[in-house]
Amino acid sequence: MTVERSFADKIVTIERHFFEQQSKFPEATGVLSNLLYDVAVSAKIIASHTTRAGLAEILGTEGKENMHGDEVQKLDTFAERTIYRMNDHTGRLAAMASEEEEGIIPIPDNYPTGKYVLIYDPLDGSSNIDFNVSVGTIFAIHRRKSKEGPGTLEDCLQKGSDLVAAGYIIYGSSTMMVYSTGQGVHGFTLDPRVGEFLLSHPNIRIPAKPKYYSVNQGYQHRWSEGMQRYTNWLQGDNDQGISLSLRYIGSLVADFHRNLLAGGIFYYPAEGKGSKKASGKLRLLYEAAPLAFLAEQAGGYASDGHNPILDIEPTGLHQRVPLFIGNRDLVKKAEEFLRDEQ
Ligand code: P6P
Repeated sequence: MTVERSFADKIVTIERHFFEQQSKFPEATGVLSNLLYDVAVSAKIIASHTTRAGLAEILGTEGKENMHGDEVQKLDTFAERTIYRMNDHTGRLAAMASEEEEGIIPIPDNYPTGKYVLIYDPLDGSSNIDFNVSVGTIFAIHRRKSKEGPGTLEDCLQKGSDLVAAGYIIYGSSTMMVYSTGQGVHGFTLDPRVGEFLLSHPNIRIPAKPKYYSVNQGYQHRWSEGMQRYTNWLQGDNDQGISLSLRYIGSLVADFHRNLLAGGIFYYPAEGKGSKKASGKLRLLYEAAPLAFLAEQAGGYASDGHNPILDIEPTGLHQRVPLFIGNRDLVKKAEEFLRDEQ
């Protein structure tokens, strides 16, 4: 049974991968590997609920309480609580920051603090969950800058190029965890029968030949002239033989994941001055920077339309940025169209 044997030769759990990556750094203490493991366990717990969200919603409409009198938790709140509870007591973190919370999340006084901060969007795209569309968790890990004691806002406001690790989990037709510690991008598929993330996509590289462009063209009338021309260029108005198909799910992790594997670009441009999306919609810390880290590790690039996402010094936890991410040449071309209109 050749196929069976070759599959058996290649079984690498995500935990084994964490520690194999760690072994390349003799000075590593294992704290980062264990932190990544905690994220992976959080993902498995969240995944076990995303596959029955519709049922939870039905239960939720019967008076908002289950048979034990507990309030039915919305899935994004459940995801938020799961990540927090998996990480608040481990002594690996100085603080956390969640896209769902206004300020930084301190480690409770009765637990030790550690040398990292965990920044996460617990369930991005959760408005899609009721329609059975893929959603995702995005995470970013920085080394704390403060010396000791409770983590600070400054520990979280660090630029993407200083990330220690980043990744996402996509809860879709299967559950995958994709991460990088700066040693390439690696994808793991959850085998629900055994509850293990198994290496399925080693060393992911964005294909040089793009297939898709992903943008919400429903907003096209609000874009700048340069963005309109850029989109026409992607559709085929060029002399380079580029003519991409539009794929837009409206769930960032799903759109990013498809372009990472198939080749393409996702963009959420700024809208006109005075618009509430004059700086785009997506958040730098929770969405753009971690995905930019992955994109660059996979040979791609991410920009706010003028500068690398990874170079942006954050000024606030919920700072929004325009985002162009994916195939390097396509992102650079977007910058060119925006430069030309200035
Ligand atoms: P729009 C989901 O709400 C989200 O935050 C991202 O996951 C997604 O890429 C974007 O917003 C979709 O926004 O304006 O196209 O619905």
